[in-house]
Amino acid sequence: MPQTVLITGATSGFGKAFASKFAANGYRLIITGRREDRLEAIKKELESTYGTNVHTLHFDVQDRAATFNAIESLPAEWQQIDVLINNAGLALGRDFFDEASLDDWETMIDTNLKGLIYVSKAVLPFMIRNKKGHIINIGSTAAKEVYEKGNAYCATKSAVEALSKGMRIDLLRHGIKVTAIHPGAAETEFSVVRFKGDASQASKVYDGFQPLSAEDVADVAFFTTTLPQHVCINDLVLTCTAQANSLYFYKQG
Ligand code: NDP
Ligand code: 8X3
Repeated sequence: MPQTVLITGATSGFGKAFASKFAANGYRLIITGRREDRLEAIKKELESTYGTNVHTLHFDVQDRAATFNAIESLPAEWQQIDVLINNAGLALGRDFFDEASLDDWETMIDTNLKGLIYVSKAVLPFMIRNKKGHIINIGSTAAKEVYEKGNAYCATKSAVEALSKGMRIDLLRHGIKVTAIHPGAAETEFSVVRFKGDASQASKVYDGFQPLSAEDVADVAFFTTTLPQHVCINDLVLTCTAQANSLYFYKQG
């Protein structure tokens, strides 16, 4: 039986690249997100390209009941989940603490932190039953250093880092691996979402250097799943060569 990966936020960016990478390597996929049309298009494309089976679940990870209903309703043949990638997430706005929108902050907290908790809690019974599993949480360099106007987004990613440590400790007894991956700047839909559709402000983020691509991040994430059962990468920071950390970039022009 091929292995199965469940990927949240698979309609775009890293999640979509994770889906292609795991499909290319023989995995069955459960892909999730809110945009059902995109999920169905990706399913069709990956099934025809790689001959793999893809199951789609569309729900908002902020909605606790919808998240549990979707995952608990998986057909029995989809309940053996080997790898869970908690990737769904976003930044909204880049504003001084005193000027930022509380609504933006609540959406980030509800998605990046509470959504990750809901999905993990819903998937864990399947992994515990199988006595193994691998959870990959997508953090950020924003978890490692806080930058100006990063406030609540950085806080949610620091929380993902802390939660990953806690999950790792508490899930040892079930043989479940927990890996936190912290990418630096990568050109996806991330900045367009952050700047609420302003594509020109979004593209300025990547002026003067070559950022990571979603495929770069997918290659590294996939690698962490190729190690023997007794080996776990716990915490991994990945940036483009022009970025040292959240704060330092070498930009040309
Ligand atoms: P994208 O905007 O391209 O993708 C985000 C994905 O998350 C989409 O598939 C979106 O799906 C999903 N998503 C967002 N909100 C929800 C929600 N409430 N419920 C369900 N799914 C949701 O961004 P990236 O691929 O860049 O981001 C993926 C992760 O990587 C995020 O956690 C982000 O914080 C993190 N990250 C990004 C970096 C970057 O520079 N790009 C660097 C470091 C970390 P849909 O809209 O269909 O629901
Ligand atoms: C996304 C990267 O630098 O915008 O987590 O925080 S950054």
